Amino acid sequence: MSEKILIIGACGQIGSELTFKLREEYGAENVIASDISYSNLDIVNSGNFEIVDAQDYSSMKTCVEKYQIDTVYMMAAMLSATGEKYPMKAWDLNMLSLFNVLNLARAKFIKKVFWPSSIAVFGKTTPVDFTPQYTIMEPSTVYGITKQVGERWCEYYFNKYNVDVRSVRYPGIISWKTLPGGGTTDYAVDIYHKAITEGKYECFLKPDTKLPMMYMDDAIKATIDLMQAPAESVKIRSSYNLAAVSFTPEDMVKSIKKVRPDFEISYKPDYRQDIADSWPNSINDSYARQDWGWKHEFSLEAITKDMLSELEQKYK
Ligand code: AKB
Repeated sequence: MSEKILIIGACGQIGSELTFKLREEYGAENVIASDISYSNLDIVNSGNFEIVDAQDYSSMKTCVEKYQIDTVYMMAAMLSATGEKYPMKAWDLNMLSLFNVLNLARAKFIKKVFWPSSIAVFGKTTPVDFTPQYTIMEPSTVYGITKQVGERWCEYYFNKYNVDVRSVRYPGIISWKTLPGGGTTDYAVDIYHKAITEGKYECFLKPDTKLPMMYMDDAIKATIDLMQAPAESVKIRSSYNLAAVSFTPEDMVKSIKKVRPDFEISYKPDYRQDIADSWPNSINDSYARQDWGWKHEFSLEAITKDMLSELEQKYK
């Protein structure tokens, strides 16, 4: 019998693409999408969909039992920028949702868990270039605090209760199908949309703000590769550093102008600049490469080419 998978937060930016890809690999009937509302009709109408409140243990358990789920991808979260506006809501959502899924695994209702961490676990005292796996971590955002604490709990549940939990520290993720919401790296998605719809973009970060980024195809590949790796290869049970490319808004503009020479940019940094300034420029992900063979494919030029051509079709 095939593995039964539940994605919580399936209407979101990463959850939605994960749902499509997992359905291709495991069969649509074996992959259940869930979210707190019907906010993404492409997902709601594409197969089994359930309303699940990630903060409510019994809501999650009911769904897990109904479909006899083996594996949960817990993708619901409040991201960095929104988290600064609603600190307690971010804490409650990000922590309760993690505990619920870890406790389901501890009680043996499910066998395996994926939970995303983020480069937001790092802070101003972390070395910024080629940030190592093991280093100073003093996150300054509520989101970053929840991710760092969450990582500690993942490792704890693995060590104490043998819970097979796996995680990566996502950089900023760039994609065209579903918009991200409430992140600091969202500019790197918005810029492509505005390049197509308006020919210009006002950026909320300074031109030289360098951040680690990744194309969605690479992020999905990393996630599924990690989940399919033999348990003994997954040596880090907090969360793996994961990297692809690093660039600034200025680098993006240069790359977009190669395809759309008339594209114009202006800069108006806001509160998100402070968040971006607390994050690394680039990440050393050698453990992921060694332990389970991680390798990225998309360069900035390849991302720009793909994003612009997909969005041109979308807005036609
Ligand atoms: C955010 O900007 O908050 C997220 C992240 C880097 O985790 N995209």
